Amino acid sequence: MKTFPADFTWGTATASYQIEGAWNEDGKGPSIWDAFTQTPGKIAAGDHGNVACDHYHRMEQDVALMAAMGLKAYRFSIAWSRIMPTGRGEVNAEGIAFYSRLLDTLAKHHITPWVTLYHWDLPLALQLELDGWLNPVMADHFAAYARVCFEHFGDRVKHWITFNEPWVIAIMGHSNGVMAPGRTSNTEPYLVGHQLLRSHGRAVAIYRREFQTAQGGQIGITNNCDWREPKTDSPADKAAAQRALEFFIAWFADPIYLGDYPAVMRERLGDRLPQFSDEDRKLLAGSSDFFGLNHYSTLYAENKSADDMAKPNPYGNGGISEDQDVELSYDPAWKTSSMGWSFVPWGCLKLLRWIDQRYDHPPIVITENGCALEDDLVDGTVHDADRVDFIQTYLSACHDAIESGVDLRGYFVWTLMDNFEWACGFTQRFGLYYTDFDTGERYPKDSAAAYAQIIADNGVA
Ligand code: PNW
Repeated sequence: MKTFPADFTWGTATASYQIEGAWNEDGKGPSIWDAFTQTPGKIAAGDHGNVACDHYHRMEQDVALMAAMGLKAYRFSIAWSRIMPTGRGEVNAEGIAFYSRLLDTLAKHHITPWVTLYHWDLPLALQLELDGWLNPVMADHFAAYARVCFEHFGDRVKHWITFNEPWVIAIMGHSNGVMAPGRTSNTEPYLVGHQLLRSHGRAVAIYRREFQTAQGGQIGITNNCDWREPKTDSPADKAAAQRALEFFIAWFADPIYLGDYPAVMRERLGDRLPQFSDEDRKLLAGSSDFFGLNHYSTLYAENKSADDMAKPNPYGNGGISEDQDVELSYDPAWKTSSMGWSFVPWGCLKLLRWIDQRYDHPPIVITENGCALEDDLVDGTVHDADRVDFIQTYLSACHDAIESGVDLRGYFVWTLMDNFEWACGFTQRFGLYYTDFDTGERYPKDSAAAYAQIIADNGVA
């Protein structure tokens, strides 16, 4: 048995737009995802999150499912436009009431909440009126929204995450346009990334100044990163893999831990990469109490100029390839998920060590890890042996990381139940529970029992 530290955090994660539904109920304003899903051609099969898992109406039962698994923690996100229908001004009491009830229900089951303030569902009004994250004034609006959340929920929330995956917001929202607001540009991603960091810094400053002492919580940010393994031992390929990691996660982590964007980004992007003001730099320095990491897969990286690549970024998840001159590829021997993401547990181990070294041994929390599979519901259950294997082997790699000195504090499976998987709609299933999207019923998969056993044992075989 590979046993984890006694206080290790075991959880699952979700996001508001992916599970809640009730898109226009109880005073909620529309978000950019409500608009994006209404745009023909953006989402597989024309799916949308109007109902999704109907979690808004089934919250108590969903918390009971978590309690049955023995979960210690639950990561969810707040829909900004439920709290403030147009993103600023008037606060919607019914939105406050919903999350308040959720927090009380979690407390009843001794499940610790980890709350993400922003998991991509920007109030639509802020996009239409201000151009969303392109506008520097957004830092003020995000900070004001964050303050409302700290005021109303901070008595019960001791773990805050400002942003989920700035990389996805920047690249998939503003470069390849796969996610809302669906823009395509090679300059906007770097402008948006900059405003997300500034906004994070402002919210953290408010928490630390006005709330942290009295409420005694922690605040941080979650970034996503896959591992990039050099395709060969050549110095050029090693440098390419390093460059790919820096364009992926160091883009957002270096300003917080090291004071500025990575030098390789400055060199290659020139004026396309904004400068931090002295004030922003000060706010960002040390602005994360833990290193939130979402990790899913691994690819080989090879040094190749964008002109020589057959297809830039064939897997769509490397950032803007012209800026990096890195070609990504699979090992055909790797098992892959139904989204084509590779199962490579040693990539997780190497990434944890890379973060540990570059950022001087920060406390790390894996705030998402999981896989999509073609799950079949048979007699009320799903035999998802590949997902059980995925979770066990990735946790085994996590344990190896801890043994080698990495300060890994927790692990959250993505996700509690099958839900609205963004551009893939309901065609991709990541859950420990199977969701029947016609009836709304949830059914346990084998992975739910396997994860419950891991939590009970506090370890993996
Ligand atoms: C994360 N990529 O998104 C999100 O935080 C979740 O909401 C989502 O459901 C989950 O992972 C599974 O997709 C990502 O292309 C989307 O590298 C895309 C990428 C990574 C993470």
